[in-house]
Amino acid sequence: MDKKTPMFLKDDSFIYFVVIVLLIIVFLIEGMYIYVAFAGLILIGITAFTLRKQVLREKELKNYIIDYTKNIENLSVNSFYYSPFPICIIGLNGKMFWFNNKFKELLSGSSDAIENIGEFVEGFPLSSIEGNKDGTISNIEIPESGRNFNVMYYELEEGRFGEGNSYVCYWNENTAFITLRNKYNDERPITMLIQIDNYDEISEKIDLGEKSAMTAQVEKILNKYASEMNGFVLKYDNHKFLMMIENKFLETLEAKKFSMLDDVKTIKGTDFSYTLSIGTGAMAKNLTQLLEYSKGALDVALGRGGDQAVVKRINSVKFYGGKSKAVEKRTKVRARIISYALRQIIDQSSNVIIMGHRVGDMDSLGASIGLYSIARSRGKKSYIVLNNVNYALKNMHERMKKEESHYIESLITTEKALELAEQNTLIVVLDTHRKSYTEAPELLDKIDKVVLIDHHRRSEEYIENSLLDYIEPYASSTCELVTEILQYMEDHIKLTKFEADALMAGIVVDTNSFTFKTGVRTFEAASFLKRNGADNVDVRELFNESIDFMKKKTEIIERSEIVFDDVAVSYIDEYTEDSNVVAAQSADELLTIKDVKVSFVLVRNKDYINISGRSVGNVNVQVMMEYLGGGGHLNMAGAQINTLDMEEAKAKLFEAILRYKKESM
Ligand SMILES: [Mn+2]
Repeated sequence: MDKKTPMFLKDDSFIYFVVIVLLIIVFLIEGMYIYVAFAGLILIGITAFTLRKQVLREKELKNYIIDYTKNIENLSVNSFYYSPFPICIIGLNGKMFWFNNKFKELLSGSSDAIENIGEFVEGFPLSSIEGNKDGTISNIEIPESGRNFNVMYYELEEGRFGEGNSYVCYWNENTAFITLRNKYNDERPITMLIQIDNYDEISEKIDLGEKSAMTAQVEKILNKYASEMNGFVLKYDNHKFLMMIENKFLETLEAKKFSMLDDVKTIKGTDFSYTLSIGTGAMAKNLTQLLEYSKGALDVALGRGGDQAVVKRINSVKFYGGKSKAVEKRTKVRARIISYALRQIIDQSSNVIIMGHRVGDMDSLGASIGLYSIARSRGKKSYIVLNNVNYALKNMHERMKKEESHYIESLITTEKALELAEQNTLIVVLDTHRKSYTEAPELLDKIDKVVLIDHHRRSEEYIENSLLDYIEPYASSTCELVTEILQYMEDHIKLTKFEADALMAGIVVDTNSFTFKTGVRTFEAASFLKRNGADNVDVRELFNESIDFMKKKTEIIERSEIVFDDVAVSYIDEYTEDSNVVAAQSADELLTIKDVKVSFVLVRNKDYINISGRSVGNVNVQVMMEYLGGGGHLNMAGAQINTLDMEEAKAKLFEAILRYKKESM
């Protein structure tokens, strides 16, 4: 029946009703009025009865619902209190209004009368609740119990408990999952590729018996570590090992800074000691990726000069050790191979675009000029990207204009380089291997034929997939590397005097006039340049400074102070075009102070403070600068601090120095 039917017609009485109405009609037709009256009375009676029945039923139903609700309410209060889940009601400030029986059990040892959730779980993230109607806070750990909970909450109306909002929190135990997850992570495999990185060099200096005795000792040390960690080590080549351990042991290794690095150095029997490079892969998606991680990490460790461990995880690369000075160990074979390969690549390219790092120096420009001459000898048009001539390049640029104006025409801006770059263009990146440091990073997005030549220790950021990379942290300068490549080019390349001077200037600036990082091959490169017309006096002139510049340098040295016994620190608080160059040179000079082993000069730039760091001997200024997000190499490194407050930058620097001192003890 449809909705409009009156209530009282909704049951059986409807049939009686219809029958009686029909009877009345029949009686009326027959003229039997006395029956009509009688039937009418019955009709009224039935209607009244039905209506009454209806009303009663509705009333009953209503009472039933009221009763039921009352029961449920009682029940819910009880079930709240005796719920198998811990439940509590807290205010936004953490004030504890109420908690149930199970929650009380959680408190166990601690007092029942806690007033604030913070007394129970330190650092309960109240702020994440604020402003939400409901939600879940994951992984709340109950102190000392080892139990873990996800807390689901919902907001109660304002003023329900005290002032402001309050929240009902259900504590849903998560311990089993967390335990399992931790166990899973603890037991994940770690691969370590370990290599005696100076094996070949030392082999040349000792006899066979001594060599195998030393290698056996390295193996013994590694075996001791492996067995302590329930892992294993396998020798897979004369001087290469694979070690596998479970992830839970890696933390200890890292905390001890891979102490096998030092243990190996104690092996006696010769004047030389072995050093290790360790590439560690951790937390990879699968075993293939794990091996890739450790291979990559080993490359980085070797690329940074060896004697160190590198740990690669998905989003991080960490360095340990690397405190000893990189020894010259490259062979000339590599320079020859690189030279040959570079010639092939140049021959197959349509043109060559060369660039150094931004804020170029004599090493980056000198090397660019050297490379330009190589490309010219192969008959290829080449360009050097240089967006502006900064103070450090002024003198060289002047001579370029005077002596070889065709170079000036080949100096191009980033914009022009992007225009000239075509599919078959070769990009040569010099004196840096970090994309963000290059003069025109945009260019690397457009062109993927890239050759890298650099002498800085490899950092985390690295131009991947280059056709050829020649990164030699043992070399003094990029100019030294380019000079060697030049020597091995098949056809004799005739350097002009300017080119030879420019290459020599790069070596001079990066070795601080043949003082730092100067190896046998540095002198060999220098003598090649000398034979090709480089002149020391003319090179020296490239470094001549204005009186103004000299005064600034003197000021910086005067302002310097000695901190932590052997660190000289000074600063320039005003920004001028030449201040970074003044700073770098002053840092060099501060090192000549007696007993000073490290020097830093802080310089205000437009929107950051730049730090130039220098060190002598085995003090690793690169590690200190890396703490601040910078880099470089052992004795020469830098960093940028995102502040203009000199005191703040100094405080950060001091922190990094202290950290280094603490960690290298
Ligand atoms: Mn350099």
